[in-house]
Amino acid sequence: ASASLCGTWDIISNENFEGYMIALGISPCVQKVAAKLKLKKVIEQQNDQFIVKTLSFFRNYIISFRVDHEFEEFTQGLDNRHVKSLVSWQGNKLVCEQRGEKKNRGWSHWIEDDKLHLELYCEGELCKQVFKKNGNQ
Ligand code: VL7
Repeated sequence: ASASLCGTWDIISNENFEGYMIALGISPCVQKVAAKLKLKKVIEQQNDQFIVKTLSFFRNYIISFRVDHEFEEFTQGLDNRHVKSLVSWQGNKLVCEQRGEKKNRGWSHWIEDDKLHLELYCEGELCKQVFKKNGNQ
C-alpha cells in the first residue's frame, strides 16, 4: 500500500502556475493575486470517497468524489467551467481526468519523500506543486 494523501498540507513550491492559469484563460488581474497565494490542501479519505479542499484567504475550492465514479465538476471560482471528472488510482498516483472544453486537462497527486506532490495540466501546460505536511499535526 502507498502512503496516505490525507492531512493538511502547505505549499512549498509552485512551478509554472502562470502557464496553467493562462491555459485556463484566467484574467491577468486574478492571475496576479492567485500567484501570491499560500495554498493549503486538506485531503480526507474514507475508503474510496475523497474530499479535497484547496484553501486560501482569497478563495477556496472544494470537491468530493468516489474513485472510479465519474462526476460533474463545476470549477467555481477557478475558470468556472463544467467538466466531467473521473478520478482513479494509477499505481501510487491519484489521477483525475477533467473532460470538457479544454483538452488534455487534469491533475495527479502522489506522496514522495513525505511530501504531497501535485501536477496540474491543461492543453500542454504543466504546473507542478509540492506541499509539506502542516506542522500542527
Ligand atoms: C485548484 C487554481 C487557477 C484560477 C483563484 C485562485 C484560487 C484557491 O484543481 C485543483 O486541485 C485539485 C487537486 O488537488 C482538486 O480540486 C487546483 C487550484 C488551482 C487554478 C485558477 C485562479 C483564481 C486558488 C482555490
